[in-house]
Amino acid sequence: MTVQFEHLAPRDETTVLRARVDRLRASMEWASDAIPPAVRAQVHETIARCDERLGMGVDHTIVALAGGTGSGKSTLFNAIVGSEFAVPGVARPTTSHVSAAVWGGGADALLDWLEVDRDRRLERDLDPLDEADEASLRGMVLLDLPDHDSVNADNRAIVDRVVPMADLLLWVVDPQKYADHALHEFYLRTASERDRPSLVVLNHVDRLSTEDAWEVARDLQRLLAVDGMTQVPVMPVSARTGHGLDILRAELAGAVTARTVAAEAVRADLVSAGRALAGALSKDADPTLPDIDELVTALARAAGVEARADAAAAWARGARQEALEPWRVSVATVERERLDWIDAATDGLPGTWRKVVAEAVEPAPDLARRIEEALEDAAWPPVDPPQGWRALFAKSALASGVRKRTLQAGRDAVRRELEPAVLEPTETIHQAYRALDELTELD
Ligand SMILES: Nc1nc2c(ncn2[C@@H]2O[C@H](COP(=O)(O)OP(=O)(O)O)[C@@H](O)[C@H]2O)c(=O)[nH]1
Ligand SMILES: [Mg+2]
Repeated sequence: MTVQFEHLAPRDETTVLRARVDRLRASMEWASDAIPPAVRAQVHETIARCDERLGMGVDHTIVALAGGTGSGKSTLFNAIVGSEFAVPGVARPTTSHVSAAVWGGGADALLDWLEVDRDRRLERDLDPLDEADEASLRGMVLLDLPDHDSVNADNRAIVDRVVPMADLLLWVVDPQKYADHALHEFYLRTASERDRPSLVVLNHVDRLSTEDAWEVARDLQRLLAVDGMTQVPVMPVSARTGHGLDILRAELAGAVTARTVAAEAVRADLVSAGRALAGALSKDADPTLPDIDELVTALARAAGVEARADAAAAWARGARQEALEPWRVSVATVERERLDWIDAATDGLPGTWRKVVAEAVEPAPDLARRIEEALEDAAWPPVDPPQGWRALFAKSALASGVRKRTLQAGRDAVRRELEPAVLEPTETIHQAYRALDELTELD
């Protein structure tokens, strides 16, 4: 029997999840008014919690060695680590401190959080020349825990804190103590608190005959089944001789490819934030941007750009040039167009989203002023009425060219104002909506 893991291709959950949390944060900055206050608070808590976890990275696979005094945890730790690890002034594993070995490094924040002393951290630099089975452990953090049967309350506290974070628990047991009551009680308590794989390592088998080793392994398996743990494999090994360690390493490599507890916790947090957010969103709604060209044309017309183009054309045909009035656009007209835009942009979304878009899009008086100023400063095409014999032939072509260029110059000027004041804020809120909606579909 082997432990079943969900296998995942490239391990970079930290980056993927961080991007998702960043999108959530940005969305809440823009759209939090569209979210009921209780949900908003929950989402902000989620963001803070995810930030904290992601700060430690979620790509490290934590494998913890747990068990009673003398079961061989420290010896097994050393046997798995081997001799390739840098040991800068590392103190020997003791019962009262956690020791850690990291394959590939980069786990400092995590080890700080786990309160592993700096002088109890071993690092294995991996390079392409490493044997495949060693490279397959990249990302593993192996922890030698204090004895679970320790009378020392501090030790118990460390075990209790680390165990829920562990991606794989290796219970190390001594053949002479495997039926120990305290051990089974600890199994049960821990197993009920976590639904992550565990493995029982039956150590010291070099002290038993092969038959006895299998006999004990079977009996231990039976006892575990009585405790309700039918899915927990028992592996006979000898930390001293290395017997069975190749199989154990293969299990560890399997654990390394699975999604970690930390990544799972962040995902689960995001999923429940998504569930909470669902009420503030409309099922299957997909907000679409209204046509900005229509708005530009309508507001340019309202400001008199078409009238100006007609006048310029008449002038090009030889009409007398009228004095130019300052640009004016009616605030009421701008407001009507603006509200039509907001309605179209929030079609199908809950009412709160209409308010959020309405607040993000510039108010009509400001828009009107912007448009007037932009038209005042626009680069209007020169009108140069033809003279003499050329005028006979060119007048009408020239007039229509001037009309077109004038219209274009006016609409371009209006568009340059509407893009930052109307289009971009609307787009941003649509993105926020979609990022939140994406969370509701996460599972
Ligand atoms: N014969 C034998 N002795 C072992 C084995 N593993 C550990 N020991 C010995 O058992 C004693 C306790 O081991 P240790 O690793 O300190 O146990 P811990 O308290 O669980 O960390 C030490 O004397 C080890 O040398 C093993 O597989 N076979
Ligand atoms: Mg020890």
